[in-house]
Amino acid sequence: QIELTVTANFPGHKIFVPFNRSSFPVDFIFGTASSAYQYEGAANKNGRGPSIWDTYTHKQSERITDHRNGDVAVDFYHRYKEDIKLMKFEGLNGFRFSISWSRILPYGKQSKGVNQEGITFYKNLINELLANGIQPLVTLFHWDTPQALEDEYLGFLSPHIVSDFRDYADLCFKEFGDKIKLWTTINEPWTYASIGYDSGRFAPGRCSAWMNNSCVAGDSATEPYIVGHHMLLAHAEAAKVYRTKYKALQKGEIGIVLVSHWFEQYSKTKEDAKAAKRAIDFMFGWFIDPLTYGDYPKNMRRLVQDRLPKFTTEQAEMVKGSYDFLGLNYYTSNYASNIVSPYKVNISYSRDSQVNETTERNGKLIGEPTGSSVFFVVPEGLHKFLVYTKKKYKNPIIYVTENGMSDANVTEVQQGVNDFQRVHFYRRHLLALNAALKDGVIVKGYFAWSLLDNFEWNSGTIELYLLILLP
Ligand code: PSG
Repeated sequence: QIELTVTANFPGHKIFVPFNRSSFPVDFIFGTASSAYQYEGAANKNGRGPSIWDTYTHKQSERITDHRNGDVAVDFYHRYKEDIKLMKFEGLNGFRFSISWSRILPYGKQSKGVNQEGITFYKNLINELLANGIQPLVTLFHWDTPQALEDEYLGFLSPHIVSDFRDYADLCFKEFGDKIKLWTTINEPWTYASIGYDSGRFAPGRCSAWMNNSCVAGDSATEPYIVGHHMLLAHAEAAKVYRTKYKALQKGEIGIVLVSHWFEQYSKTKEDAKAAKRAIDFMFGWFIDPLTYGDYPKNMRRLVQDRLPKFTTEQAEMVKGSYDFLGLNYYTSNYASNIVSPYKVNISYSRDSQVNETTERNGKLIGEPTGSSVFFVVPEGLHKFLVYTKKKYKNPIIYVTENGMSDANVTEVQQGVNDFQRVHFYRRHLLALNAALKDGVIVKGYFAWSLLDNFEWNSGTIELYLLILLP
């Protein structure tokens, strides 16, 4: 139940209204989200080729907190049927998963061979979901670049990735598209470009030596922007193929998944207000501006200058408007304060915005801490992020494609079934989403991260995002 203060007829009078599924539109999807490398396992089985995450976790295992990898993960490849039973038992009617590019194209391209067993796996998975009344939302790429393409031309650092991604997407539409209504191309280009190439903590683990001396190569001042640029072009080419060859027949929609924190200005100064705007532009605007308006935010053009790639007129036209809906991932909020003078040496993506991002003010945290050191519980940030997207980016159709929290304290089943903090987390975020609906934001679904605890990238298996059944 939620408490409402009635102001119209009975000022100050409090009533209670139920808050449950019926508080959302009838066709609203409640699901969970996953990704191939974090869930599937069977990493070197049944014809799958290696991706950059296999290489990173095996060749540089010291860069993963508990030195683990996704070889087995949660063995979704073999256990998806029992997992789908769990989804049904929990009353979920959506599931977001990603396709492992190198499971269906072991060397990244059709000319080097298609792995039929991989195709069959995804067909079986889709059929099982549909047979259980669960709507699939498919991600084509959740960071697992085929190693063959990394070896051939350094993956997303090269413009060659654009046509290879387009061809891979084409194959997926052809094989699976008759049963898929919701496609997304790329998961969180921000994370792939910035954590993969600026701080270097995610595969392929590249960065400037001064950022992190575990990086063997890279340039944090230029590579994140080049990679982000190619991700936008790859997305746009894939969306174009879908719209020209498949959409009319298959009647689905295509989008992209973006992540952002919400940023609050640290102080009431004009400088900090501008810093908060810049922080959002550098995290969210970096991608949503080209996708909606055809170019990077002005803030980025001004501060990054000639290190920020340019779109040709045709590219800008192709990128602009290349989504039918937006997937948004939200985990946390930060404070933003202004950094007065630009860095002259040791330039990097994270320093270009001239923003100091923090999570504490006057000795008080921005929200309750979680099992992840960078994520704090700030439900109102989701509400603000959704309203901001509606207003600034032409009121798009939105799915919240990830939201959740890890809890380092819940490690036993008995604690798990009483995990008050997580129940409270979901309740408050769903209330925030509901408030956004009332503000006219078009949100059509919510996907919790995650159904099962899984391989959490460079944190290995120590972050627990288990979703516990809500009554
Ligand atoms: C998202 C955002 C940040 C780091 C990692 C992610 N950030 O802002 O620093 S990863 C994102 C992802 C999924 C993860 C999940 C939980 O798409 O694969 O497991 O969040 O971290």
